[in-house]
Amino acid sequence: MIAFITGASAGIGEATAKELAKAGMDLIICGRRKDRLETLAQHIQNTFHTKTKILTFDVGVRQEVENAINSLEEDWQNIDILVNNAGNAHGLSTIQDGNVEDWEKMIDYNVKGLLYVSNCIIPKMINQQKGHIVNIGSIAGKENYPKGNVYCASKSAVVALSESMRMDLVAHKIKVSVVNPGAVETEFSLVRFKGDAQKASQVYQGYTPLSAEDIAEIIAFMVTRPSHVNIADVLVLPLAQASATVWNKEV
Ligand code: 8X3
Repeated sequence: MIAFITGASAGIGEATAKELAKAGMDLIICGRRKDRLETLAQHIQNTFHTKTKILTFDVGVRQEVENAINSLEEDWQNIDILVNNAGNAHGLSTIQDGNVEDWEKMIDYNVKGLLYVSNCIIPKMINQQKGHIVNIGSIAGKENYPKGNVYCASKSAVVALSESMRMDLVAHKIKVSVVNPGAVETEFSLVRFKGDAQKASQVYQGYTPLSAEDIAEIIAFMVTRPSHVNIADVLVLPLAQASATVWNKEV
C-alpha cells in the first residue's frame, strides 16, 4: 500500500506518516521543508522499515504540485491513500481588520492546494478502481466563530468538497473521508499568531488539547477498515471542548 501525505514535515501530517508506516505502508511524504522530510524519512526507515519517497513542493502553487506528482517513478504511481493534510490558519481578526494576504494563504493552501493535489491523484485512483482520500477539515468547517471568517470558510469548503468528492467518486469505488479536529496542539496557533509564542501557548492552557498523534491514530484506523467500510466524517474534540466556542478550561 502507498500513502501520499501532504504537509508531512510537522504536526498531524508527520504523526500520520509515522502511524501509517507503523501499519506497514510505503509513503510519499510531501512538504516545503526538505530537511524535516529527510529526518522523518530516516526515522521511518530505521523504525518501521517501510519505503519513503520525498516530494518537496508548495501545495499552493499549482505548477509545483503538478510537476512534483508527474515526476513520480512508475513504482510510486499506484497511490492507495491520499491524506490532504496541508493547510494553515493565518491571522485571527474581524473581517474589517483582516489582511488580504492572510486570506489568500488560507484559500490557496486549504482549498486550492487540496484541489490541485486531488486533481493529480484522482485519475490514478480511478484507473485502479480503488483508493481512499482523507481530507483534514476542522470544527471550524462545521461551525463559524468570531474572527474565524476566512479560516472557517476555507474549512467549510473542505467539508463541502469531501461530501461532493464522495458522491462523484463512489462509482469508482474510491472512499472519501473528512476528519474534523477541534484544538490540536501543533504549530497551528504559532502560525495563526505569526510567531507570537505567548499568544499561541495560551490557546492550549487550562486543559489537555488533542495531540497530532491523537488525530494520526484516528486516520490510521479509518484507512485500515475492511474494504466495504468507509468512515465518512469524524468530529474529534478534546475533553474540555464542547463546540467551537464552548469550553471547560481551568483558567
Ligand atoms: C483548528 C481548530 O478551533 O482553532 O482547526 O478552529 S480551531
